[in-house]
Amino acid sequence: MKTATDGQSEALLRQGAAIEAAPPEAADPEVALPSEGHPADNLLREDRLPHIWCPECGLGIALKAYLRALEQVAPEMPLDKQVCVSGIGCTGRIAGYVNLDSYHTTHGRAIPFATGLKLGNPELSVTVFTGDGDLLTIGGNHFVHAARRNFDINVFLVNNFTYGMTGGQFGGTTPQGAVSSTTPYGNVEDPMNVPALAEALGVPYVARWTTLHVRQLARSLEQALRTPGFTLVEIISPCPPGFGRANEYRTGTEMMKAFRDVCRVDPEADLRTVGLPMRPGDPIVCGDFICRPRPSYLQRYAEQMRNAGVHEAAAEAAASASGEGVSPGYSRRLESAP
Ligand SMILES: Cc1ncc(C[n+]2csc(CCOP(=O)(O)OP(=O)(O)O)c2C)c(N)n1
Ligand code: SF4
Ligand SMILES: [Mg+2]
Repeated sequence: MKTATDGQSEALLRQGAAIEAAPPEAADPEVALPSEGHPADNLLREDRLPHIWCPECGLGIALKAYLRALEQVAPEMPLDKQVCVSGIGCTGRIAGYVNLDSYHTTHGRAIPFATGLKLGNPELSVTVFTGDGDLLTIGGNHFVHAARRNFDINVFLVNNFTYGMTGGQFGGTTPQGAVSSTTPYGNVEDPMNVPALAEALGVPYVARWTTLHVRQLARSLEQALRTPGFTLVEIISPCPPGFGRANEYRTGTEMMKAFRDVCRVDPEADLRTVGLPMRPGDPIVCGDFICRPRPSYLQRYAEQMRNAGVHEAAAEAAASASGEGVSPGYSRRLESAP
C-alpha cells in the first residue's frame, strides 16, 4: 500500500515551495509568450476565462484531472459524445469552462437533468460535476435514487465541506463542530459518509481522492468514464474562504499539507469507517474503493426490451449507450499506486 506521503506528493509540495521561494522576474518586453498556447486549450472555452475561482481553490486541479481523463478516453469515447452537466456553485462553473456540450442547470437538479439527457440520447457519455451542497444537501434525494437505479451517469463530486459560492454556510458534509457562517459556535450535526452511502446504494464504482492526489484522481475519473452504470468519485478539495480559514486551515497550501500528512490510501478500507470528522490528525482515507460491476439501468432496460421482442431500436440504443461492447476491463480493485 502506498500512502499520500509518497514521493509524488512530496515532489508536488517541493515544487510548490520552490515556486514560492523563487525571486520575481522582471517582465521583459522582448520575450514573446509561446504562441502555441496551453496544452489544454482545445478542452477549455477560452472566451469564458479568466475563471472566477479564488486563489488556492482546489477546483482548478479537479478540472485539470477531468481534462486529462477526457484526453485518455477520447480514442474510444470521442469528445463530441461527452457531455458535462452541473448545478449551481463554484464547482458548477466547471461545466461552463470545459469545451464540451455542457449544461449549467439549477442548484441541486443536475442529476435529473443528466438523467433526461441520457435517456433522450443514450449514445452520450454524461458526467455531472457537482459540489457537496448541490449533490448531497439540496440534491440528496436525486442522488440517492439515481445511485440506487445504477443509472448510467458519472458523478464527480467536489467536497469542500461547505457552500463555497454563497459564503461558507454549513451543509451535509460539514464536519461536526466546524465553524461556518451559519454555525458560528460550531456545527451540531454529523456529516454524511459519502462512500459508505454510495456502497449501501450499490454504486458499482466508488472512489475518493484529494486534490493533492493529482495522478490518482485523473486515473480514477478516467476509470469512472469507462465504467458502465452510476459512478461516484469524491474529490476532497480546499476552500480557504468558505471552510479553511475558520477551521484550522488558513490557506489552501496548509490544507494541502494536511492532506499530505493525514491521507491514508487504503482501497480495502471498510467504508463504514471512512467518514470525515476532520478533527486534527484524523485520517482522510482515499482509494478506488469499489469496482464491482452490476447491470446498469440501461443494460437492464435493453435486456427487457429484447426479451419482450419490442422496441428493437430502443433496445439497441440503450445497449450501445450502456457500454456494452466498450469493455471496461477493470479488476475489482484498481491499483492505487501512482
Ligand atoms: C434553489 C436554490 N437554492 C439556493 C441557491 C443558492 N446557492 C447557490 S450555490 C449554493 C451552494 C453551493 O455549494 P456547493 O454545491 O457545495 O458548491 P461549492 O460552491 O462549494 O463548489 C447555494 C445554496 C440557488 N442558487 N438555488
Ligand atoms: S469560495 Fe471556495 S470553492 Fe468557491 S472559488 Fe473560492 S475557494 Fe473555490
Ligand atoms: Mg461545496
